Amino acid sequence: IKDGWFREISDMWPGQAMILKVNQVLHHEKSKYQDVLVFESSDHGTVLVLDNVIQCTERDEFSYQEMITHLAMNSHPDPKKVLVIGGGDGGVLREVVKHESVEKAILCDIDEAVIRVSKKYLPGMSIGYQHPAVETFIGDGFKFLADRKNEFDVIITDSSDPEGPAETLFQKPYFELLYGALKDGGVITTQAENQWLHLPLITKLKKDCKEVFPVVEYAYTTIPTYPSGQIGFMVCCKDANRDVKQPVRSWSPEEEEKLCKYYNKEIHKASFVLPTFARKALR
Ligand code: AAT
Repeated sequence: IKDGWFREISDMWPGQAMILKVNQVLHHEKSKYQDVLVFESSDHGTVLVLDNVIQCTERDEFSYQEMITHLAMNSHPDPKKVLVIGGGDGGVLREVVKHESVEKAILCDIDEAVIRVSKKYLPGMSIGYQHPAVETFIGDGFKFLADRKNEFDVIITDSSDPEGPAETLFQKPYFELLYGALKDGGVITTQAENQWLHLPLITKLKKDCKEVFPVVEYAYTTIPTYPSGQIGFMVCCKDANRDVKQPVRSWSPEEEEKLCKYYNKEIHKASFVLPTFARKALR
């Protein structure tokens, strides 16, 4: 923070940076894994920052949390047991429990500090923890998955960028663990970065996933406060005959408007339609 503005400078997006105006710093600590900053911004509500990278702002978080969740959940006919890796703010949990089929939702985040500060400063997201179906683990997602077999219908990896504690969550052995932890017909989504900035990384990610899952598709959402205003997801399914681009379940338009601010049935399908440069690279 300099002269009252937070600047998101990183070599993951060279030569550009998002700047947000700071009203006041609410919390700042070095946790066991990362630098944790929470500030109140002038126009984007409360902002959570890890290792100088924006994780969410109250103004636009719903775009990311709804899309990473419902793309997976609505690609499964009856998701009962759901796992969230990362997602310590609770926003993805909030979305998962909107599905009445859910009997158990487990979250595993590496950093208790993220969960603790989110419960204090981000009530709109951490409300997800209040649902009776939710169970929380503190630990590394990779290790958590190692002894889980045939257990989950949906696994959502809401992880930070690959520089830092989430590095292993972007590599092929992780996707093998995800595959093994899913039941037949299971679906995963993972945070899969930005097509303007990280096309080589996404290409590699898709190739790795393709060696593990029969169905692998890249989708994306718009979100002003993530680098270059978009972020993508890898959506994979264990069932070779499922087309994840078509939701297998959907809410009525009235329910959609009540439950979601960004996600709807049409945007589910549209989010897989890529511009030519990305489509070509990811073919
Ligand atoms: N919904 C907010 C968006 C995030 S949060 C990423 C979470 O991943 C953090 O809470 C972090 O503690 C957790 N995390 C990182 N590494 C691991 C790991 N190995 N195991 C479990 N949890 C982990 C993502 C924002 C994306 C930013 C895009 N630039």
